Amino acid sequence: MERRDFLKQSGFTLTALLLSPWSVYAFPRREGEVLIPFADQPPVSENKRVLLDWNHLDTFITPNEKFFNVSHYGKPEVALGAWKLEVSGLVDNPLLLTMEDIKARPRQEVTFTLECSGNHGFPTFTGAIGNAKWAGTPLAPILEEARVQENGIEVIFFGHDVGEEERRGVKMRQNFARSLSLSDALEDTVLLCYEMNGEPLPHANGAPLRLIAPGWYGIACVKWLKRIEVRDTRFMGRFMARDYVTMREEKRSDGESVWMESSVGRTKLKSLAAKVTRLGDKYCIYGAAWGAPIDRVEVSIDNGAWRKATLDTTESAEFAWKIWHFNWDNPTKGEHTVVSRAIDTRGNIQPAGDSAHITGKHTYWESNGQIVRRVHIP
Ligand SMILES: Nc1nc2c(c(=O)[nH]1)N[C@H]1C(S)=C(S)[C@@H](COP(=O)(O)O)O[C@H]1N2
Ligand SMILES: [Mo]
Repeated sequence: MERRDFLKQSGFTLTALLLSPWSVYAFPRREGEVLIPFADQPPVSENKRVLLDWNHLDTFITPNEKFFNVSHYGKPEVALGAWKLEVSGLVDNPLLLTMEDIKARPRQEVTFTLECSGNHGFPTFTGAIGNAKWAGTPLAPILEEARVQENGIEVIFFGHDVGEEERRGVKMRQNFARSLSLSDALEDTVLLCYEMNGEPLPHANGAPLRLIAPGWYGIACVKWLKRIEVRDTRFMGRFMARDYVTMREEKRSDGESVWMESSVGRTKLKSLAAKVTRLGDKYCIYGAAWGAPIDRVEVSIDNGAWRKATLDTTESAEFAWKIWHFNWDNPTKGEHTVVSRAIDTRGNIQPAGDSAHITGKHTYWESNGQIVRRVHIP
């Protein structure tokens, strides 16, 4: 190799190291490292949709072309030239913002792991998650500029996508919509985003503009934004009050059962063993933990004692998943189970899959139980 080329190359490596330390040391793609796929990962090629393939998780940031997408009413074509965002309802100063107006406002970024609340476990639906660096402008100053009236309590986000709903014999053509309470909408982390991983927001992920509500499940992050409306009543649309409603039977000590129905909300503490690799005779389990501020992750093999994993991402990216690894010394040949549990900074432990909290839940949304994985060591 020419010396100049060599310098150029090492220069690149150094730049890559400085710019994205995670992708370099979180998953050292070490020479000769072999993937031992989990036996319960369905072949991802069979999925027509783009979903995260945990077996091949090897970067902290999920590239845009590998980022999952969910759309309940198809992907609407939005005429970019004519696009404007309406801010209306119970406000003294209704706004009509162009993309130029929005881009002229202060820019804010957040690295946020977006998970669909329907992401409920192997062997079915687990890949509806990704971690991206989102950029846009904070919502709160826009609401302040619109001057929300005293009786405004709810902020509804309408998308451009439209679907037909029927309820009690009434047919309704309605836009996709979700709401946040005014106080939740005013949190300074909530953004209107036009950029994803340094690129213009892809159409599938909500271009030209989407809501990013860090710390909330994906359903809150309304794509293809059309209108933001302030109201004086709770919003009960399909995606707030019918779908994306968790039904849980809570047994009290006095024997009474309390049925709790709640709208999918903030993310829940969760972790997953993503893949096993072998380098020579050394085995390693890699995984991720997210949904709450992570203190530590522990791993249990074949129902053995919980042992501490090493967190590879120590950066203070509050809303991003943490990547972890666990050195698995001398596994015997044959079948094994691997399970991880995350513990948050307040000491909460990710619940076991067979705990009452999880088994009392009769819907699949917000499933954050421990996920037992199966692997065959050849
Ligand atoms: N307008 C609109 N926004 C939407 C949806 C939708 O169907 N329409 N789906 C929601 C759901 S259920 C999820 S999980 C996230 C997915 O975001 P992504 O497609 O960028 O991954 O978008 C949310 N925002
Ligand atoms: Mo979702």
